[in-house]
Amino acid sequence: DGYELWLRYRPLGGAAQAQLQAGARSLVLATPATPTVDAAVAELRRGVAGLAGRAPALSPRAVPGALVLATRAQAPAGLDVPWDELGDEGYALRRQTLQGADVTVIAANTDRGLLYGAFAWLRAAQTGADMRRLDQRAAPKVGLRLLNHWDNLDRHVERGYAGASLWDWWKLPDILDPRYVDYARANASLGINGTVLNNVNAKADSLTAPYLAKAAALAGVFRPYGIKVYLSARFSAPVELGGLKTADPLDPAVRAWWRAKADEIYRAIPDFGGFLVKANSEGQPGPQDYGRNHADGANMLAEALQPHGGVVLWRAFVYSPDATDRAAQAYAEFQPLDGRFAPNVIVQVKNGAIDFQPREPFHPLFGAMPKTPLALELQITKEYLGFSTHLVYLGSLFEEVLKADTGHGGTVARVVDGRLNQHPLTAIAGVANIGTDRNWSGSQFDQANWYAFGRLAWDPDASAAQVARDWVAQTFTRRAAARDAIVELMLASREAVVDYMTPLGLHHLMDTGHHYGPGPWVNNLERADWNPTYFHKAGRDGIGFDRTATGSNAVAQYAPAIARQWADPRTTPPELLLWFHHLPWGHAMPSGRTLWAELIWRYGRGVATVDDMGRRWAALKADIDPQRHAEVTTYLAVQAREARWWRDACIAYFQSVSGLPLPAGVAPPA
Ligand code: GCW
Repeated sequence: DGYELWLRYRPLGGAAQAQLQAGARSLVLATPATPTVDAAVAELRRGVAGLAGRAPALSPRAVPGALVLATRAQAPAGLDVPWDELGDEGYALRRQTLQGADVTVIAANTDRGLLYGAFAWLRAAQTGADMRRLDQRAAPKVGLRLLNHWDNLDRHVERGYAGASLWDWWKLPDILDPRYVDYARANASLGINGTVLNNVNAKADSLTAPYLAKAAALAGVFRPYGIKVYLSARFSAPVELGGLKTADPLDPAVRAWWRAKADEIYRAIPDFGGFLVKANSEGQPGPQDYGRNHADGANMLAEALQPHGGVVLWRAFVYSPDATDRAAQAYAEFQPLDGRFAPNVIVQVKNGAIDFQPREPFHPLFGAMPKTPLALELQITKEYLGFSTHLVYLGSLFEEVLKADTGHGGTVARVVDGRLNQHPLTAIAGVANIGTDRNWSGSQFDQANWYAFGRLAWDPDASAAQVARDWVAQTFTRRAAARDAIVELMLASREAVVDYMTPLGLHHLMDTGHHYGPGPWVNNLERADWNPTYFHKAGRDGIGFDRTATGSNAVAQYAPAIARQWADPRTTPPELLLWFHHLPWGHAMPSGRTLWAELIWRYGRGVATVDDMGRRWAALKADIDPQRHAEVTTYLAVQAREARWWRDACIAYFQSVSGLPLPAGVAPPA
């Protein structure tokens, strides 16, 4: 039913099963016993029992067919491991001869590395690697790989489509739902090493002693899995909790309050990760309320956390009601502050400059703040992409952003992993799509988005296609033909949603507030920059947001080479055309169609792709267990219906504005 996620461990069958059994007869521990080593051993026993049919016993020495878990200090002589390459969290997996016995070694510098190595070894077994010739090593490229839960203390999850919050605040700290352990296992299997428990629209309550005790209880469950707890901090907490008259970051009493609060937190949670902050954004309090800037606010919190080794993740998602172009504001507020942030501050930049759309160009801050560590914030929960009902594999979206060339000497991935500007502190964050639904993510395929986030956070250069193959093999089937069919369906899904919702660089056409379904006509919201009409600017004369010099000039926030390319409609890729340009309906597209015809053609292509996804899935009936097959079938039927809803509503609306007839030959099929 999906509860086990990608950690299903069903019998491998046939030769693979025999091979695995032969290579995992026993477990040898050449490492001090710690709760993390216990977790690794428990996972290996569980996994091998499932995959090979028999759990390995612990053995005191390297017998043939042993799995040897070794950390550097206690590594047996004869191990050939590139320790220095592995760092604090990396691992090596190696089939080799040790003291005359043919064994598999899982080696790491730390117990966390061993845990990651154990999961990687199990993944190799599940994805068809040749276990007799195993030779892999890996170390994460990004330091902090974080889930951001937008979970409220009343268990409502903002933009959550998978049930209620997992965190049962009423029963914590005394009652620990066993599901917390499974949550930690799933995250550790991907290398996720931190979790922000509460919503960025934060209540100050989460910083009170009772809630800190609850957070500490969760931290206790997660610790063996290498996962640190973080909290979203409400900037005005000194007023709300401390009774101070101000939360001005330059006020000594305010600074003292935060220092004392940090000390209190670290007494409860000695390895607390730090604070995530949404300030002066969508009505949240912040330093600008006192005439201070983002750096003043972030640095004050950084000072309080610094003695304990904590970090501040300060979000750059800001926009004000009077901005002429919302996409330009984060850059305008943050770029001038480059170099002004304390060393333990990371500025967390959303993908992208508007808001987690099906497609946006990469955020112009990437590459433009060389003196500041920048984290990339991705949204795993699909607020703007059909919630958990529509099948959209986000691996493709994440990969596209990470691989985007910033024009500042490297890709977004190189900014985020710190290599472009030599930052030791690096982070990537994903807004979680996890809740109390039995299948965790609201649908079977949304699990893949959690998985893809984790794998790409560990290695931003990983291929979304390869990650999808691994996920399918671990989650649905190892049979190559069926696996590849599912992967193809997944890889087509992201472009499909762009086509049937917001093709050609259109954005934010979703209906009011909830953001589900089309609403390009909506024009009456309290803030102009929440209206879809603000974003598409369609009229008799044409469609699109002019972000060139004749418009908002937001394009000038990009590096010169990129800005030049995107300032000219002829060199702007069609995928971003209406993001940067307002063009007449008759504008000639590279396809030979007019813009109007192209728009309609793309809406139709989106529908056709979803239909095709449905056909591909139907053909897999024999390969998937009936329950999950039927469930996905139902969801795909809803998606097929709603893709038509999107297409028809948008075309009808744009036609009412353009006044043009449907072009012959590209009219959408019934
Ligand atoms: O995506 C928008 C959402 C809000 C969210 C906000 C943010 C947490 O609609 O629900 O609030 O962005 O990222 O802060």
